[in-house]
Amino acid sequence: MSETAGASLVQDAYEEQKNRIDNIVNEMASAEDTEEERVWKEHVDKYLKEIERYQSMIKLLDIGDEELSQRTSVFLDILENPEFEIAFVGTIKTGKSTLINALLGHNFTPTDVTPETAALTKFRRSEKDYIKIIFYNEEEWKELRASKSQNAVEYNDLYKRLGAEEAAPKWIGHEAIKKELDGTEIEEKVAQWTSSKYAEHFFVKEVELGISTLPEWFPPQVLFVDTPGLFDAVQYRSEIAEKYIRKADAVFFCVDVQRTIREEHDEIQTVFANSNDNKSKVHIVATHWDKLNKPIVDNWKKQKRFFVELFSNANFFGSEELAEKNILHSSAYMYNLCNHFDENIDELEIFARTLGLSVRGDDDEKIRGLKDQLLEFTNIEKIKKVIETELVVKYKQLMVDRIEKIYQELVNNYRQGIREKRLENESK
Ligand SMILES: Nc1nc2c(ncn2[C@@H]2O[C@H](COP(=O)(O)OP(=O)(O)O)[C@@H](O)[C@H]2O)c(=O)[nH]1
Ligand SMILES: [Mg+2]
Repeated sequence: MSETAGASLVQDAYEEQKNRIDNIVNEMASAEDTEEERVWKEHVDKYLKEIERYQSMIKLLDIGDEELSQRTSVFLDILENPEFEIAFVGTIKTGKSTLINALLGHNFTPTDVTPETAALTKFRRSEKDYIKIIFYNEEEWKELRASKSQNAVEYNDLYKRLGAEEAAPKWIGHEAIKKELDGTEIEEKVAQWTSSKYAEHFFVKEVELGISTLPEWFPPQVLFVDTPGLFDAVQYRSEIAEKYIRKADAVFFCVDVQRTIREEHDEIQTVFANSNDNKSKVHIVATHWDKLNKPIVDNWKKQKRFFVELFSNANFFGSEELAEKNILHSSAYMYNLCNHFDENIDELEIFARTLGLSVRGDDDEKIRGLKDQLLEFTNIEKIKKVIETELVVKYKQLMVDRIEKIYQELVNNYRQGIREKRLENESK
């Protein structure tokens, strides 16, 4: 491409970006204002004005920098569609999906049928229930297949058994499907696209669920993201999870308390290595709390003490205080049982006994009397509270902080581009 053609393409992009900036400004003018909203708008306003200023300089200097144009475009994407992503990460089967279901108050993802979540699943509150399915494109698929480890035996077997080879041409590169749903169909539809019972699940890159019944405290801009397992036999899928650790605004790293910390060490290092800029965004959730031997007595306290000591140093949380605050336990499975107490009374009785609660005889009333205590033990309400009071309430401020960083980078890029052009002109 000749320099002038390149420059004119970029000029077109500037025109388009100018329109987008105007749209964002208009949109902001019409929305209602809380204090948070006001702070947010002030910042966005500042960014947009500066970007316009730099863009006009660039236009004047006739700098056809495609990369800069793309970066600007990404930044405008964020401003147009600000999202606060809370990612749930961990090795497969650590209970990520069970925890998400507990926090959202309903089983949206079928934890019993899916042995693992290979696709990224996003949950958000929306006016209408919907599901959106995004497929791998040709290039992504090639990369995924090439990254498959040699011992991906399970993957290979399943791929063959489900006849995925024949289904591949239909789904790779398929355009995204978005369907409105009746709320009761969500679980079934998610299963249809993500369950390892069906060949399609191999080709699904991402599923987004819009759910109208999510609690009020869940703003539509806040997303829960269920990620594929770290250390998947298909490296590409692990990388998606890793990328999410960097990208997410908050990370809940799930560790099964039954696994030794040595087994999880690499995963936890990966999480912190990818969160260097902001360690406080990481939470470690010890799942399967109920499986600890006598968890109530003091075993969890001991275990937590051990975790806190291990993760206080500079490679991890960096302080004992933060480690103490951000290491939580959960028994999401038990919480979900409690939500349908009567149906699960027998299983809950077993739980109560293993936990050492006094249950004499087989009187259902006695177990019912233990409901509040059992719920308290699951710690789910506590985790919800952390999400609500530490993240959701100030998500706009947190987003402003983060966007400010991205913005500063962009401005540095502009400045550099302008400086280079000046030098070039001077040397002519
Ligand atoms: N006992 C117990 N089982 C759990 C807990 N959390 C998850 N599970 C079970 O662990 C299995 C894997 O959970 P899942 O959420 O699918 O894991 P994921 O692969 O990380 O999404 C399922 O059979 C769950 O029922 C828990 O806190 N306690
Ligand atoms: Mg899962």
